[in-house]
Amino acid sequence: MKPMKSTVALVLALLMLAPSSVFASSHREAPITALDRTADITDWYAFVSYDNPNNVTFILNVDPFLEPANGPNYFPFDPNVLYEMKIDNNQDGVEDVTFQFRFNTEIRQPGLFTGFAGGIAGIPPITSLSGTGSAGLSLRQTYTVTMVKNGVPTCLSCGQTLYAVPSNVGPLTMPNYQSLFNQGIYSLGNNISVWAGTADDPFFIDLGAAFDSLNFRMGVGGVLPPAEDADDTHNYAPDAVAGFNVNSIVLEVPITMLTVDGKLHNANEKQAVIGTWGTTSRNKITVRRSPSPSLNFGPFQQVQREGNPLINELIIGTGSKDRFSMDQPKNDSQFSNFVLNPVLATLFSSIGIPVAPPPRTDLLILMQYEPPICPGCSPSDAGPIADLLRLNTGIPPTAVGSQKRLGFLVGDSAGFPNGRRPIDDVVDIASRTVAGILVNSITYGTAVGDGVQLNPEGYNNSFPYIMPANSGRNSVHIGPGQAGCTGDEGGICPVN
Ligand SMILES: [Ca+2]
Ligand SMILES: [Ca+2]
Ligand SMILES: [Ca+2]
Repeated sequence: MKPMKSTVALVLALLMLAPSSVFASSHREAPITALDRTADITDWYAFVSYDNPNNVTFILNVDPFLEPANGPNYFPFDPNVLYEMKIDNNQDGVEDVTFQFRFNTEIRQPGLFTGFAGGIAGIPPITSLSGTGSAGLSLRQTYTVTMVKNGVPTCLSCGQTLYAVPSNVGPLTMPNYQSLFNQGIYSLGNNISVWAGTADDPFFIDLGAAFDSLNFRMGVGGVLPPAEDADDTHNYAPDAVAGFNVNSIVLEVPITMLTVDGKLHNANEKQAVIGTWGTTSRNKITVRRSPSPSLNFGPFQQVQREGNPLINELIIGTGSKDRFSMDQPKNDSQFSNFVLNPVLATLFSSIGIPVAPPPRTDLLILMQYEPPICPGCSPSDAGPIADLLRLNTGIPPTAVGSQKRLGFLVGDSAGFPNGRRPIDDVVDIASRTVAGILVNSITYGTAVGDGVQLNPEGYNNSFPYIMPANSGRNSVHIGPGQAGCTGDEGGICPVN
């Protein structure tokens, strides 16, 4: 039974109704944050640390498509935005542990025309975030980290100064950028680590093909041939995000700080499973003044949130995206019709991909606590319909080298939708999930994919698990038809 059984005309009309919503992980997916980029969450990751199975790492990425050459101010975090990471540990969809991040900007050389200079006019190259070697770092940001647990705030960063890592301006100004990147790693004690700054965007997608009404380069409707689908080490289409940066906040904490009883649990115990999401918020009131800077005060209003990488972009209708962004996960039952009868499945059906019929209760695995992510959850533990990225902290991490881009779908149970790692190909996983692979992996298991299988800038296998920012002077973007278009050695450039 397909209430929205489609004609081509209807599909085209739906596409026009939802022009920015079909595929991007979360880069400019909702109308309000398409206009408010510093509060725009691009991606949210949560995974058991590959090299430390007693810890969980969270990555909150904001501010999409940062062109590395875009001086003179580059990409400071927004001091007026409250960035938060939230964790539910008792299946009610309400946060129990919150980590808050606030940024401050200083202009140390107000007479300088740019935020960053070095190796010129008596200013030494920038080799340090503070002290000797930092003189050229005119625009510098510090930040604070606060944990709120059961309503009680604890300052985690007090007693030390945390510097955000600036964008990678270029080799004359920053001759050893990797060193600046590493200097941004801070220990906050108690086995907690934090990093914030501009980094390579780990997300990967053939965005141009996706937005050209699913005009993928790899076969009809983006169906991957078996040999390509099995290849996690080469790209077969250009990554539209290649060479772009993003602003990242990365936090690693012991699992025992997150669980309801402060203990480690086996995968089959419901206490092992946490629900996670990231948010951005602004003060409700802004007074614009001159010459003084604008004044922000009053309670905070949530601007955006992200749990699963696909819900707001693949599932929620454009007319509801802003409301979704500003509401709380526990209220998500108001959006359940989008989940139970996703428009994207109708689009797939129109191009010949078999899709499971609605109502799609199989997709509730992303919205409630249930097996296989929570094998210890009985139906009474499901909690409200809530878009949380659920992570079973009792499932050990898959070793680097054995991780699969298709994650949970191919037996790598430490991958999306059990949490999310940078390596997880959420475009392919989410597309196949929407088609119905969880209903029947044969009937609805078409190998839908965009041909981009990996981040061409690579992966970092230890904290902060992201790669340094691309160079403003020397990085390139890659496109279809260009030599080396897929960005990785041995990648196959599509001819059209
Ligand atoms: Ca809770
Ligand atoms: Ca990248
Ligand atoms: Ca892909």
